[in-house]
Amino acid sequence: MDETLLVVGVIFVILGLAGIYVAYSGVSDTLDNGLQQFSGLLLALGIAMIPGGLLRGGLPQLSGPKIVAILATMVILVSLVATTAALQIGPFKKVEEVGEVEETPFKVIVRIVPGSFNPQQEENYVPKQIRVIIGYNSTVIWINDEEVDVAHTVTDEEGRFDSGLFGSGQNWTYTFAREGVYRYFCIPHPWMRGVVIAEENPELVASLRQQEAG
Ligand SMILES: [Cu+2]
Repeated sequence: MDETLLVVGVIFVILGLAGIYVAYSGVSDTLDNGLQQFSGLLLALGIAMIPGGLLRGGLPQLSGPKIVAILATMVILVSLVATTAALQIGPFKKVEEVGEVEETPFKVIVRIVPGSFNPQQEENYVPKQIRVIIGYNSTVIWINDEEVDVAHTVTDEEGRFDSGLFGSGQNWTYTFAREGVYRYFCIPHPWMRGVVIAEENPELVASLRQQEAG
């Protein structure tokens, strides 16, 4: 038995599982894709290394304490998965389906001003904070106004939306359908921060509908 190979294999498997776990916890779509691939690779490497380590030089003869350690690790892993599944957290988190949302008659524009990629620059998402009324002007368009070729994202801190990277001259549109305070940031430049406060105002929306009808 080659213990080094075995230990490295086990570490890779644990790191790979942890990475996949985090990726599926829905931190952010942009991060997830890279993390999933990397973790999958680690996991595959680890799985490939373990039998090599175990079986080198004939069948392994495991001592009592090692068997106990392996069993304990398996019990911990299984109970971790079972607990998160029962509590519906982590990868088992229930995703709130918002579904298709119609764009609103009025739209709000947030500009990602030139130089936003620079951490020394104070202004990035302009305006930094906006208030929108659901169904009235809750369609928000983020425009990447960078003069050099820099991609940004608009990523909710709680994982409710994520634009993915969009480059200079491109824009991204999202319609808010639920009340709430949405704090967002840019994945490549996490000092870029903005807030959308989405509010209900049924009277305003009703009067708008009336104007449209009349
Ligand atoms: Cu950015």
